[in-house]
Order: sequence, then C-alpha cells, then structure tokens
Amino acid sequence: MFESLLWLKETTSTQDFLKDKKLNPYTVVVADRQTKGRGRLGRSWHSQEGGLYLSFLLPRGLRDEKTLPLIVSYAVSELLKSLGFVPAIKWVNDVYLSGRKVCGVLVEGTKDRLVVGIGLNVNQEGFPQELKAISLRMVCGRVFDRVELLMLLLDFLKENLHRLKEEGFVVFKKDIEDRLLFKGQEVVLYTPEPVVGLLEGISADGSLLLMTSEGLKGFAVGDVSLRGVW
Ligand code: BT5
Repeated sequence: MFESLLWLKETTSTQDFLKDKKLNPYTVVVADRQTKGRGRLGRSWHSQEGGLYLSFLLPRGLRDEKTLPLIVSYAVSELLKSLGFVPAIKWVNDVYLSGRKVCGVLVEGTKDRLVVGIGLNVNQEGFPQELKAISLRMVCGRVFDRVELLMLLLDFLKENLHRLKEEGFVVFKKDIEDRLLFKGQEVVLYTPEPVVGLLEGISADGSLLLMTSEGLKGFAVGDVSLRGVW
C-alpha cells in the first residue's frame, strides 16, 4: 500500500511537505523533527527529536472517510498493544498511555487528497509539564528503533485501512469502545460550547454519544475532557 517513503532530518510540518507537492496517494513522509508541527485548530505539536512524525496521502472518497481520525488512532493503539502497552483511545484523534497523551492524529483535506498526520512520542525523556504528554520510553524505560516501529505502524495502518474499505466503520465500533478513554464517566465536550454528559460510547458513524440532561446525543466534533479536570 505505502510504496514510497521519504525520511527527512527536519521540515516545518510533514503535513505541509505533502500538501505542497504533487505526489501519489500512499506516499509517506517522516521527519526527525518539525519546526512548525501542528495539531487541530492551529494548535502546535511539540516535535523534538526522539518522536515519530509522519504524514501520508490518501485518495478522497474512501468509504467512511470521516472516521479516519478514529481508525488511525485505533491502528496506532493496535501497534502499541502488540508491543505490550495498554492504550486508550481518546475520541476523536488521540491515543493515551497511563492517562497521558502519547499520540495525536490530524486529517486534513485538499481538493483530491487527504493528508493524514501522526505524531507518536517514542524516545523522548520528558515534556513540558503543561502538555500532559508521555513517550513509550517514559512508560517502559526502553529505547525504540524508530525505523522498526514505523514499519510495524505502516503494517497496522494498511490492515485497518483495508478493513475500513472492505467492511466499513461499523465493524470497528465495539473494539474502539472497549478502549475508549472516559467511557462511563461524566465528561465535558467542548464543541466549542461546553456540553456535559455521561460518555456512553460511539455511534455507527463514529460520533461521540453523550447522555445529557436532554437525553442521548451524538456529536461529530469537539474536545472531550473529564468533568472538573482541565
Ligand atoms: C493532535 O491535535 O493531536 C494532532 C497532532 C498531529 C501531529 C502530527 S506530527 C506529523 C504531522 N505533521 C504535523 O504538523 N502534524 C502531524 P490536537 O488534538 O489539536 O492536539 C494538540 C494538543 O496536543 C496541543 O495543544 C497540546 O496540548 C498537545 N500536544 C502538543 N504536542 C504534544 C506531544 N508531542 N505529545 C502529546 N501532546 C502534545
């Protein structure tokens, strides 16, 4: 599936690197560090050396395209599980270990392509306190070979993107719910308007289901956090 791969020492953002060029779908670009790594809504992504920062191109019009942030987070969580970690998926685009963020996913669209970005904290020894971030090394004390890790990650992505194409998002619903962060807990979803509710799970289209004072509601966008915790 992923036929060509470029590994850069440094770039502004692997997302911009792919957006700016006319490259084939499934091209992958990796960088050792990014000077302007970004998250959603213009937030910045801390991209010091030691992490794995990659983006790849997909054609538009894939089945259940809107669920890609969840599918890619799920593929990362499968990779981490295969390595012996116990990952949680934070709806809609994060993977957590030990209550801290280890990976973020960003999906952006151009006219005929989707650019999928993954930032995975691997060998970093620490982060600014306010980020509430963690790396694989900080969890288990081991230093990982990032090339090996990337190859494994691409395998998990390939398998799960193929499954999405063949069977649709609905077959992922239960597996994602089983490792959904805050499931069964009272949360606030910033849409950006705050909505309080009990996190029930996800719907067949990947929306977040909250039991609110007005009944069960589905949400397609937002940032979720535990009620009373920043
Ligand atoms: C994301 O956004 O989590 C998507 C991050 C995608 C990064 C990849 S790296 C390769 C590709 N090239 C790019 O330029 N981007 C993609 P969001 O859900 O908006 O979360 C952003 C928030 O995560 C920030 O505001 C911080 O609070 C936090 N954060 C920043 N850097 C982090 C890190 N290294 N580890 C954990 N949390 C971090």
